[in-house]
Amino acid sequence: MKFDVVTIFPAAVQHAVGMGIVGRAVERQVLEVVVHDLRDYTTDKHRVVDDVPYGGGPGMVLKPEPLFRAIESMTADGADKPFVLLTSPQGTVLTQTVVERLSRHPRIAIVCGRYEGVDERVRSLVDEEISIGDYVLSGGELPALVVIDAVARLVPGVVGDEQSVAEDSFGRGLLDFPHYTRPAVVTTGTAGEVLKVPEVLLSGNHAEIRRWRKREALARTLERRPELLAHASLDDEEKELLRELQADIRPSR
Ligand code: 4HQ
Repeated sequence: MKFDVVTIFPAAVQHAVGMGIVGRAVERQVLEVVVHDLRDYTTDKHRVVDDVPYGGGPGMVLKPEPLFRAIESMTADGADKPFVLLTSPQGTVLTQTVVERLSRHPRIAIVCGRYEGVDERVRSLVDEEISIGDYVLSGGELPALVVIDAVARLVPGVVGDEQSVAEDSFGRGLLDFPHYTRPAVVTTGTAGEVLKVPEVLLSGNHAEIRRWRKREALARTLERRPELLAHASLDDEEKELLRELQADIRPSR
């Protein structure tokens, strides 16, 4: 899969995509990320990418022509046209369902907005606007990196362990269960509290562990994000556990 990113901060984006799971996938050529410096698509001496808004008002707007040239450059060699995204608070809010849909495109271009936004006419070359949430950022670079990270994880071979992607709780519409590692007992420095790992995880009883994890994931989801349960894909055991939790029944087993 290939990503193109159009940005006025190419070094920052290039640095970020070199890290972690995405960085390793790029090295292994399972993923390709091409970062385009918007200023390379200007034609003036000062490489100006922004201008004052028509109608007045504060702030600056990204000029249309450099963005047009940047997007059009992606297919200048006859390559297949990417699915073009614009990061914007006006867009479709990114969820795992949207991530799954995006992951079916072989090539995605992400235009990072800056300043007050982009000239509205750029939207004629945009297939979809994507928001990563209802808050205001100063630019689309972080949203672009969020989209790349979440989508790349669904590309076969990007995450080493395919099972962890398949079993990922959010992928199934639930919050995650609690995780623990060694040591089995820790004491906090300040309060002197003794914190133990739940006994069941040390039991070696894998059927009981699986069931405990399911119950914990469901209990957390019910407590923190009950609206997720309407669309979650639950197996029969999970449906039964959820009924017990909703009725506040102490489990019989
Ligand atoms: N932006 N999700 C870029 C965002 C945003 C978001 C604000 C995008 C500024 C120029 N993008 N403009 N939230 O806050 O995607």
